Amino acid sequence: MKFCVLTLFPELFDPFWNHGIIRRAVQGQKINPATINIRDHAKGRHRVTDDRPYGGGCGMVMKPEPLAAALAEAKKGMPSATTLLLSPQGKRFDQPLAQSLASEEGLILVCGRYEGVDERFVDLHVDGEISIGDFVLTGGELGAMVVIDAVVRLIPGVLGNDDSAGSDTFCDGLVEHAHYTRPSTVDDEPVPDVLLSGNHQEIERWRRETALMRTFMKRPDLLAQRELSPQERELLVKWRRDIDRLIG
Ligand code: 9D3
Repeated sequence: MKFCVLTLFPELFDPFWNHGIIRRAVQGQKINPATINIRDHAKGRHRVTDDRPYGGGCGMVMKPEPLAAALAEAKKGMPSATTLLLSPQGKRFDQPLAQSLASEEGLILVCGRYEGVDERFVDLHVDGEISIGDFVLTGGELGAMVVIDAVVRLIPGVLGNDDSAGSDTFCDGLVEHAHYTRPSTVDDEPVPDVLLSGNHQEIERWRRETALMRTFMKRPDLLAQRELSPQERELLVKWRRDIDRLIG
């Protein structure tokens, strides 16, 4: 899958492309990364990429022509790519959106800076707008990295078999069970006995039950959104009875 990022700060992406699973995906040719410096497509001796907003007000707006020229350059190498703008007004990025982007042939990610991007560029050239959450960033670059990171790991062959994208948090709507590794005791805290028992059926049952309990404790919002299986309903009813008995 091809990724092309349009940004005023292409250097920010050098370490991103060059570490960990992303780097491995590049080396294994699962992904083909590019960055385009929007400033390289700005005209004039000063290569200006921003200007004052019509109508007044504070802050600057990204000029449409350098963005359009940078985008045209990106599309030369990937004519069928989807163009996404990272912006606070975008659709909230989530795992289902990551899944659907993972089947695209190519993505062009446009990173805004300043107060925003001239709306005509958005209207004429952008297929979709994505936000990574309800907080204020200084630009779209971290958003683009978040989107790319979440999408790349869903591309077949990028993760190893024992680190499969299928058993993810959120993939079945629950947070994960707790994880433990050696040593078996840390500051007098032992690993749960069942994990040392070798009884894989019991271990699987413990993981399912504690995942449900942890979701209830840490992310009740996830449970509210999700259908309960008959076994999960039964467990919650049992816990309710236990709590009722406890408080009399
Ligand atoms: C004061 C009005 N601001 C809108 C909330 C202006 C503004 C703030 C921050 C305009 C652009 C930005 C830069 N942010 C992004 O480019 C951005 C972003 C974000 O701020 N939050 C969550 N996701 C994203 S994706 C891109």
